Amino acid sequence: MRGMKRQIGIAIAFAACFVAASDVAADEYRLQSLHIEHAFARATPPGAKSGGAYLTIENSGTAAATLVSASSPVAASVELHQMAMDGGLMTMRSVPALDIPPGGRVELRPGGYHLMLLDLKQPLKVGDKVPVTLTFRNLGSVDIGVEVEPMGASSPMTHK
Ligand SMILES: [Cu+2]
Repeated sequence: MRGMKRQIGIAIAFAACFVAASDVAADEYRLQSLHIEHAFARATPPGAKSGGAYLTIENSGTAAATLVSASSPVAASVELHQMAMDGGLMTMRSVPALDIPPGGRVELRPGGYHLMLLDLKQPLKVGDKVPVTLTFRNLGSVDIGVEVEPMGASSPMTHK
């Protein structure tokens, strides 16, 4: 009996691992030497005008790559933003472009760089995959799917 209990315990532990693994297995996208992964957004409350989207860009090439613009059918426009502490206050500003050095990686994440989806045409709902097009200087564009995750209680992203 004791042995059986232990087996069940192991089976449950395995199941939990699979759930956790499938949770983080987001899609990956490529554009020449660029590798884009972990694209996610936070769900937005009804009536929200904007939402943040995050992703990681890896550059395995020998030249710097530059993200110059983004767009999405669910937003009137998409801007590249940077959050930073300024005199003890969290501020956000629009930046014109983002460099990914050769052999380097840049993470867009809550509290740092992010894509700002402005004038949302619909709320971002958990489970949705939002299409976003990223455009890089001299490299062209790539279409990615951004997975919408639940609003994080600790999310620092509050926008008007
Ligand atoms: Cu922003």
